[in-house]
Amino acid sequence: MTVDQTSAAPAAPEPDLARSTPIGRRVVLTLVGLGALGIATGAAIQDSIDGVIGAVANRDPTGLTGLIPGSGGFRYYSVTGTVPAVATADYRLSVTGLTDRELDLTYADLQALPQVGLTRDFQCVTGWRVLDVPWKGVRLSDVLDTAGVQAAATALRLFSFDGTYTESLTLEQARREDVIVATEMLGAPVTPAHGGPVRLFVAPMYGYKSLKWLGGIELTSTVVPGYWEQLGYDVDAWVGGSNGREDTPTS
Ligand SMILES: Nc1nc2c(c(=O)[nH]1)N[C@H]1C(S)=C(S)[C@@H](COP(=O)(O)O)O[C@H]1N2
Ligand SMILES: [Mo]
Repeated sequence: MTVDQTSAAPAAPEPDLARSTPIGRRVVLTLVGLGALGIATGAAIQDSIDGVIGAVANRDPTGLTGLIPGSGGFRYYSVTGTVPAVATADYRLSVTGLTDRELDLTYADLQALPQVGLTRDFQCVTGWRVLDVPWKGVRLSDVLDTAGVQAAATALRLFSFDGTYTESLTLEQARREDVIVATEMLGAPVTPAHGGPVRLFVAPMYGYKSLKWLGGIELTSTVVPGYWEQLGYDVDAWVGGSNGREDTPTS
């Protein structure tokens, strides 16, 4: 595997901070070293530097790749082999199901809703935690009110435009002030690798609730467990209060 910035110049839909950040020689050597250890990277996501680092960070038992500029301590997770790239101009968020209206929101529609910011720790159920991450976006609750939630609705299904990942929330959880449809993360637009242009951030719950590449919300009458929940993780994923873990709560 070779990693250099020249070969990692993709057609990006929006400014990609990782690419404008010089990657130091030591980091490049670390990546090459990991490659030499036989760590596989999916070819399809090697067309962005985020993707290259992400594919390695995903499988880096040392945690060293967390020190790479631009990653902010985050790993990059995807259950699919590719990082979907959607330009903000082409972005759509559908809201369907038990609503008064079906919505097909654009990025500009989201920007027209009240903008909120919050800073919270981010905790993955596998153990890593990033302290004091700044987020911006709109409250999920405001998106729901724009559609109008019918009385029969008690839960949400959330769909990623990666085509595979799903999540769930109860309506009560979704209406919390610390649950947002995020357009900014770490002080910049959410990068493609982190789920841009729009991802969910569910502050009080483990990272798997913070669905990346948010494409659809469906209001339902019952909770339908999401991707990891069908594989055994808790549906109510409170940090420090689920999955048999004793982490300090994040919210
Ligand atoms: N679409 C999608 N969203 C996802 C995931 C994923 O694999 N696919 N992984 C989840 C998990 S387990 C975590 S910890 C966070 C990681 O966010 P990051 O990749 O920005 O670090 O994304 C969550 N959202
Ligand atoms: Mo996670």
